[in-house]
Amino acid sequence: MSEVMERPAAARLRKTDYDAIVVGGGLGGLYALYRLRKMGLTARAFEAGSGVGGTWFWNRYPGARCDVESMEYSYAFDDDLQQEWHWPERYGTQPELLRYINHVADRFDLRRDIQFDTRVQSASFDPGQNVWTVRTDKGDVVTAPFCIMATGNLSTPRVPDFKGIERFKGRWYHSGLYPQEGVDFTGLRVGVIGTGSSGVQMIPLIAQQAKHLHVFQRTANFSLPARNAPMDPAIEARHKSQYPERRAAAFETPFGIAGFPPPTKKALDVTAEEREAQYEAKWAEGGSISFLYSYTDLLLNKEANDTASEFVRNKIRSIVKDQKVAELLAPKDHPIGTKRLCLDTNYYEAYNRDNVTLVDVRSAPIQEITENGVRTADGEYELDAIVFATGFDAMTGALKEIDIRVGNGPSLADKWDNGPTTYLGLMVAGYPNMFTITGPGSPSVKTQMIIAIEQHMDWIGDCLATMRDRGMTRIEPTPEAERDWVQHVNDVADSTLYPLANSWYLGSNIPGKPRVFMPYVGGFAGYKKRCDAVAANGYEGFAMSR
Ligand code: N01
Repeated sequence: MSEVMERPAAARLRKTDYDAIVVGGGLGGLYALYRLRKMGLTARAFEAGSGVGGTWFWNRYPGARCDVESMEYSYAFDDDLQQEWHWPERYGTQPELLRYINHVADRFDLRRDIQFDTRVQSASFDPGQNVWTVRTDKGDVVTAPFCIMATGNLSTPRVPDFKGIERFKGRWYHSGLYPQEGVDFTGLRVGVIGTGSSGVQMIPLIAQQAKHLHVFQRTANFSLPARNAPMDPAIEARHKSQYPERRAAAFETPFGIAGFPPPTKKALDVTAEEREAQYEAKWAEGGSISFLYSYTDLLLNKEANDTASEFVRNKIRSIVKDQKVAELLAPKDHPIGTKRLCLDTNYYEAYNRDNVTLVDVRSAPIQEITENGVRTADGEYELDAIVFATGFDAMTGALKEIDIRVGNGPSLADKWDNGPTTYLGLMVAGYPNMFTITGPGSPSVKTQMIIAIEQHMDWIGDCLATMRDRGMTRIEPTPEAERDWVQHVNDVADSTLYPLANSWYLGSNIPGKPRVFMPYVGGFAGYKKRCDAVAANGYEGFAMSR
């Protein structure tokens, strides 16, 4: 890959405003800007928020924290950066992550290429000129030969359309659109709706502040203790001394995270006592990947998975004193790990507090929001504040909100009516010169996201350099390559237990969203090899032209 690259002929000849337009100023958008600039390309990024950070800009709810360890969940592209940055805790908090992302933006002077408080509304491609025109809600109209969608996987918050929400006299919030100044719940009767990763993190902290907390749970989720702790200086020093090797090793792992010895045994090939001891050790160590790494087949064989699921259910029963509440909290409708496995600090313990009540809205669903609170089929719960931890229109929501078209053709949202289709999660057939960073069909949310972002943007950068070298101005996947990749993504998912859960991986949290498995769960290592092989074979499956 050439580090410095002249502006491509396409841009010079047509005098587009930029060589590339980047949508999003989160971790993906920032690295895209850095990489493009390194290549000598000009770019403009548009970001809806007033600052950088994406997920970590918006999700400011109490307890928001990454569930991948800080030393791993960070950029690898600059060794001085990773050596100099000090992470104070094992898992980064939202404020700490945002401080880091701002530091990166300043350190590499990326802010000057980002327009904040600006939402991209449309992107249209002129197939005659091979130019994208992007329009924003602030009236900008900008052109470039390439468009890079760094729109994030969990960036379209979703509040269920409960009847009566506009009548509620208290304040309500969504975890993914949380007020920058925070919220003081002292003395308030609070309701949290939703018990996914966001709910599980915020519930113990809101419980400490609120006068009373009602948790409205529709589906119980598995959660493991994070065992967060201040950063151990010895661990930090060792990790830093091995950083380049560890980053390289991460590329050879299924989740893009190094440091966990891969399992060698199947769960049912060992005795019940050995399994119990193994799960106990993992429970004590904390962390989700480590736990799922107990045996080779936990995500492949239901019987094997049952042993791990039951271990965690028993832990819940041992922590939560009221056994009726414990049974409600113990998930029984999906195998452990097939929905995002939550990490918590004192989540189950919170239900032992006198001021916390679990409301089962599976048996008595929420009917409406009233002036005074939430009404379920069982009665009304009076509340001063409601926090919706109800999730996101994941993986496709942000892209479908932009009117993306080629000529007079159908919008991307229309094309994806029956579920997203991509080749390698990088490009969409029929939408030339538009790249998606960690798009549907790539490992994305099933990896350490930052390594996935860097791998994608490096691949895109190399692709642009190759196009320049060959004098090419247009690239898109062939329909056959896209069809085969989508089939492969589904075949791999179907060979695992993942489809047994109603998860946002399948779009099942959004009423009416097609049930299609979106992330690629074949493992990051194999996926990266496939991307590299595609490039080495002359961008196999892509059509390039002038
Ligand atoms: O959202 P979710 P999230 N009535 O979709 C419930 C990442 N993340 O924001 O399962 C009642 O997981 C819904 O119930 P059900 C991570 O990848 C990471 O928590 O649909 N309840 C569910 O309980 C994560 O997976 C971190 O039955 C309703 C909850 O709301 C992803 O973001 C932290 C409802 C939504 O759970 C999303 O997590 C936070 C209704 N009408 C997030 N509609 C870390 O790194 C929805 N629910 C640690």
